[in-house]
Amino acid sequence: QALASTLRPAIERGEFRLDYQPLVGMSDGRLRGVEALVRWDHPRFGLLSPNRFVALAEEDGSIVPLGRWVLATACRQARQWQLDNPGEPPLFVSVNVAVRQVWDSDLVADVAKILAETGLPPRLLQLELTESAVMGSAGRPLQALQALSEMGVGIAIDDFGTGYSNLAYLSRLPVSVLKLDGSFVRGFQYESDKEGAAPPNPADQVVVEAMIDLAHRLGLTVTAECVETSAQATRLRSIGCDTGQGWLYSRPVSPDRISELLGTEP
Ligand code: G
Ligand code: G
Ligand code: MN
Ligand code: NA
Repeated sequence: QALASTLRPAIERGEFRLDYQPLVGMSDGRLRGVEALVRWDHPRFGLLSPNRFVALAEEDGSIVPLGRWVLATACRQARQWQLDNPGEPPLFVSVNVAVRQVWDSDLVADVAKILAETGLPPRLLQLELTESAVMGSAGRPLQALQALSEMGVGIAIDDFGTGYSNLAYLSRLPVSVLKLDGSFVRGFQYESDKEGAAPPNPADQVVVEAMIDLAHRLGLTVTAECVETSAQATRLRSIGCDTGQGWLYSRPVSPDRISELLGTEP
């Protein structure tokens, strides 16, 4: 495939960049962290979303060098924000990690090296893995998760919520955060944005409420993805959701925009 064959040289040519989407404390609406999201500034096709190339990069293995570049760039940026804003609680940065990075590369060594080189404190790095990357994870993935967790790096389960029983299993892994899949939050879509309007799927709310409660009892925090309306945010807050991400707060934006937001935080 044409795109795939040009992935590796494009990394060397510096055609990738990262945007960052705010992660906001639900209780106070304040910026806590950001998720790094990769884009390909392609010389012929223009700006490409990760949906266009991440799967290709996973197939041909170029996700390993690309993922390394993403990690290093995100950590360097997060450290810079920390240095530029000394009086403020530092932002953490959350980085998506593909299954192949866990299996086909020494993720633990890469992370340790990048943290040492950038000077980013490990607690300011969070890695997002999908459920499928950690389910049934004996051996290598489990060892990697344990080593990263011992280093102080946070582990989040991305797009969580397909199988309820998985939570019991996940609780035995060194996972610190659940990122509730956007499909659950969508069930919180009110007809109008006003308080008390009936949600289209009341069962979703019961399930989400129980998941948040169970997650908390298991010592995990919960981030809701795809929060688009203030009614969703109000409801999520009332059932104890810790962190929110979505268009209500901000779309993914450039690092300069995050720097501006940091400068204007009260
Ligand atoms: O930013 P956007 O919504 O277009 O992202 C689409 C998908 O690409 C999401 O599922 C996201 O997790 C994934 N993605 C974004 N950046 C990265 C990255 O750096 N590495 C990996 N593996 N996936 C990413
Ligand atoms: O799979 P992952 O959660 O990493 O994907 C993150 C993607 O979700 C980003 O590409 C981002 O653009 C998208 N996204 C973020 N916030 C919202 C939102 O509020 N609504 C919708 N529909 N998509 C969102
Ligand atoms: Mn993600
Ligand atoms: Na997600």
